[in-house]
Amino acid sequence: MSDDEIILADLSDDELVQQMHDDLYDGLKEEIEEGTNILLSRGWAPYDVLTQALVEGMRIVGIDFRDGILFVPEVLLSANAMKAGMTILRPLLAATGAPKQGKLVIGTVKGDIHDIGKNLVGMMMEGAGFDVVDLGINNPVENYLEALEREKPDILGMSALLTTTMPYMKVVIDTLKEKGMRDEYIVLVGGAPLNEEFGKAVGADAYCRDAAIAVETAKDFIKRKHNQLASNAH
Ligand code: B1M
Repeated sequence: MSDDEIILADLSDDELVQQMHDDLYDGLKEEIEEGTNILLSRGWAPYDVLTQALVEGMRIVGIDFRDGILFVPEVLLSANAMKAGMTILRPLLAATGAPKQGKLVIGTVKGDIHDIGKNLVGMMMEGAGFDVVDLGINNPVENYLEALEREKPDILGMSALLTTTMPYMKVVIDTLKEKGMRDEYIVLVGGAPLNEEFGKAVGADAYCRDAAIAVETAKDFIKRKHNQLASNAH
């Protein structure tokens, strides 16, 4: 049977997820939208669709990109297909009715245009009750500073996907230190090439391996902040 003849709705859940990995690989936006909707209509939790069908599919794309089998134009199509699926999931993830937690300003650092991971973190944080201000991609330190002044968030989040751009997180944190602003914010960092050691080295409060961990870490720091404020008041 050729790909053209595959009817997504006729596939079992496992087959459909597998097919979505293939469709993401091939950058088929409409098929990804359809697959996402089918899984949701079968009662799948939005988070499971996100992680098992989309994020896992993008992980496979990443391997072949690394190995020189896929190139930028193809990966861009995959990214667009992934974003189309995320657009469907976003309101569902955000509509959990979670109590308000605080505010997050998040952006990808200067020189870096990867935004899928950052967007995913933003979506999950919204779902967990955070107000999220997304600064987009390629942010110089000035953008972060302006947003911090304007939005007065509890948390600053930074994303970097390249080994060449991740050191820029230190530039931002050092600037906050120079201006005496560092202690006003919880600074969380993430992105595939980072690790815990790097997070500590640049002076972040924590490195977050994925979006779920970012949510847990953010909630944890907010709780600590409130406890500290309460104990200072006594
Ligand atoms: Co690029 N790219 N890319 N790319 N790209 C990587 C990152 C790479 C690892 C691929 C590879 O070689 N295996 C490699 C980096 C190598 C390195 O530096 N060590 C790479 C390269 C080299 C490049 C270019 C230089 C290629 C070129 O032009 N020759 C170029 C650079 C452009 C630039 O930024 N200046 C480039 C371009 C692109 C595309 C434009 C084609 C596209 C981006 C489209 C877009 O984002 N809109 C793209 C993509 C899609 C990838 C891969 C395949 C997938 C990234 C992704 O979206 N992952 C990636 C391979 C990989 O990562 N293995 C790759 C899915 C996403 C859900 O995961 O982003 O890791 P991730 O986010 C996770 C966590 O990391 C964490 O939570 C997220 C959700 O769980 N997290 C945070 C992320 N940010 C966080 C922030 C937080 C907390 C947690 O704040 C609190």
